[in-house]
Amino acid sequence: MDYFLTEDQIALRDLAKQIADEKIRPVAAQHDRDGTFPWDLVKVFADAGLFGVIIPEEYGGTGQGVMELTIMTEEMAKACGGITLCVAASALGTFPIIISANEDQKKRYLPNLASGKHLAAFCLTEPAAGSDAGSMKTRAVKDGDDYILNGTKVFITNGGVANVYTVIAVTDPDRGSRGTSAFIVERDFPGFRVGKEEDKMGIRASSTSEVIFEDCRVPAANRIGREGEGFMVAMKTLDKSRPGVAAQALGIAQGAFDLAVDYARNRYQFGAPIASLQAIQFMLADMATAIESARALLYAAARNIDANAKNYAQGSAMCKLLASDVAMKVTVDAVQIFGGYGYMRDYPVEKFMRDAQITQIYEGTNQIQRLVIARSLMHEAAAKGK
Ligand code: COS
Repeated sequence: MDYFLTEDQIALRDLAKQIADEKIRPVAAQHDRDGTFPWDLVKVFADAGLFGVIIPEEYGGTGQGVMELTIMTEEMAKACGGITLCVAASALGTFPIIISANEDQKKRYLPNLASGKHLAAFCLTEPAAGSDAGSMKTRAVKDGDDYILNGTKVFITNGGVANVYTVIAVTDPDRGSRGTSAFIVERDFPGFRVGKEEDKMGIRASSTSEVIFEDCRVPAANRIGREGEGFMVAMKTLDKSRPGVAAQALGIAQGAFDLAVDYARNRYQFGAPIASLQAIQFMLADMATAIESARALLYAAARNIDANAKNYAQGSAMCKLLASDVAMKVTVDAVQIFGGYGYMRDYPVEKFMRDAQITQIYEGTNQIQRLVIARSLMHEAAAKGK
């Protein structure tokens, strides 16, 4: 389908495709096997200006938006969802600064994030506060012109490799989620350290780690927004970043689908390519239809965000929900079309299946997306007085 992209968007898509074909695909299996972070590719992405896509021009970015983040993430995830993630995760860590930081904070942090000199990470999840993000325990206590942070955040994407961490912590334990605040923490602040690096089923080229705050001194000048606004900053961030997960999921689905089509046309059984069998044709037709539905919803959601349309959070949750469920189904079916070969690591298709599942989990499980969508529907109904 034609989504009538602008000339700039087509140019960005072509650039991302070229990087995917020439730089990502050749090393994807190796990074997956070794679980190594793709530092060489960070340089390639930085040189191509990909880290600056969501950052306004006055802070060194290209001043584009979520739609452009979506287009390039989808294209690169066709080659490897794990390698691609360093860009999308840095965008996630950067959104709190774009959304709620003051001018001084934007000037101090955004230029290095736009150029890719620094990577960002978003720190919300804790060992006992996953879906129930509001029950976090990491404490920030005011001490003169500083805050002292204590606590542990887990499953932090880019956790082991970032320089700038946007962190949500409790400033007033009596006020629940209204007692939380957001902070910018630099990697070399005393009392900050990276903890355990996780060994994952998929997206193995991505760094996922604990980050630990032990009497970590953070200047009050690094608090984003007012005290008490931390949870709201986090929710607004996720509203903008979830299409990035959907784009990753869509790229994974399309990447696996393309391999399945190719295989079905070249695999002969019963004297003909298996693509000539209706059993396989129906599977491919369903996979293609699901992928196109996910893409249509994702692009619409991304465009709604960039246009600041009313209640874009609902579409953001919907596109993440749909695209990640599609990615899981399509990648399982792609392995099935490959049959026994698909299950073997010698073939690239099983990796897509392993990479797909995290998209149903992070930035809010799909059960949480349903909750966000349902609450939004009820608010709309209440507003109409029904
Ligand atoms: N934008 C702005 N404000 C929002 C908001 C949004 N999208 N969503 C919620 N808020 C505000 C609410 O308006 C409420 O404010 P008041 O206290 O002033 O009324 C406050 O935040 C608390 O909201 P709510 O009562 O809905 O919070 P819950 O504890 O019920 O949690 C969910 C809401 C489940 C949606 C939230 O905890 C969540 O998103 N969990 C998943 C977290 C996640 O995605 N984790 C992944 C890790 S980050 S990669």
